[in-house]
Amino acid sequence: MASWALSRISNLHKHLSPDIPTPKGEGLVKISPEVSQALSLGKPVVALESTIISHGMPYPQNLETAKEVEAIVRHNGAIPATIAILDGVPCIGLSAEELKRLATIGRKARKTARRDIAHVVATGGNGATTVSATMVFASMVGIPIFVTGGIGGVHRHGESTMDISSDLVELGRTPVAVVSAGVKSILDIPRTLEYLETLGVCAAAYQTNEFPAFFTEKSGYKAPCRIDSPEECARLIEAHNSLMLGTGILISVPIPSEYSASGNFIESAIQKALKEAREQNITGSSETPFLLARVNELTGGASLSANIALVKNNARVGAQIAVSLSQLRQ
Ligand code: PSU
Ligand code: MN
Repeated sequence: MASWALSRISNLHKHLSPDIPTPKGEGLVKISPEVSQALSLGKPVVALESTIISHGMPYPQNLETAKEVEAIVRHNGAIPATIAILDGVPCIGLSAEELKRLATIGRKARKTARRDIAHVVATGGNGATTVSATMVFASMVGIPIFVTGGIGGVHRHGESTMDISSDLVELGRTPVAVVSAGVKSILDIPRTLEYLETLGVCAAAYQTNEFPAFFTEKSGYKAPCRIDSPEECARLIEAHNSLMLGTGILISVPIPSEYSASGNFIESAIQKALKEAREQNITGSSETPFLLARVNELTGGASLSANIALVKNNARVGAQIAVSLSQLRQ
């Protein structure tokens, strides 16, 4: 991105709100006026990722869900900040038109993890940010909480392929709290938990003792710690950040139980999709989108409904935590 564009963004902000202090990162990224103002005033803001929109769900459910998730965040008292790179400009907070554009571009947008950010910006591309890249930008502008569906993890056979999502490494280096429904069983859950421990990530389960497994409430593995309310969560984030531990926090919220019922049915589809991925030699960053789409086909859409339900639930919990955190900081 040209430097004139960067300074133009910065000047625009100052022009729009001359009395409000400039938030961190302004000038490097485009922060929507609403998000910029909320950050400057210490109001609760929730970051949202965009790979779930471009690669995680088909059109038009992706757009509908993205809009509903933003509405849930607002309804619970926080400002949503969906993050994506559009025409080479990292955007923090998308307008309705920008959200629609991203949803219709779909898989033609670049799935952008931390490693891809510079290339997408330098080439003026459109990048949908994964958990790792969204954490980078949330941290850059001072958003402490980020809501997603599921994070990446250690892939099955990861011990030989070394396919370990950069989401985990980001959680080990960037102090943002990520609210998710745990880790999908398309991944190796026990190794993912081991790796999070190695990286020093605080992994807390919400209102349960067990680490949730995305489509199911239980994974069979105990969570390292438990929190039971948004206030408790806010205190955890505040303690973690004021001690400058430097790592991220993973808050895992189980899928609402009415959707968890189809978990076993979805699990058998996962096994089939995994086998197909091996046979077709689908690896690397294409593996997660392939598995998500295939499991959706094999379950006749049941996995998509469950996915949408859990993302909305996470948005509700994440916004409540953001509100508690901003009250704690006043
Ligand atoms: N899990 C989902 N839906 C998603 C993803 C994960 O249920 O859309 C996306 C997220 O953006 C996550 C990324 O950060 O996939 C991880 O990809 P990989 O496994 O290639 O690191
Ligand atoms: Mn990978």
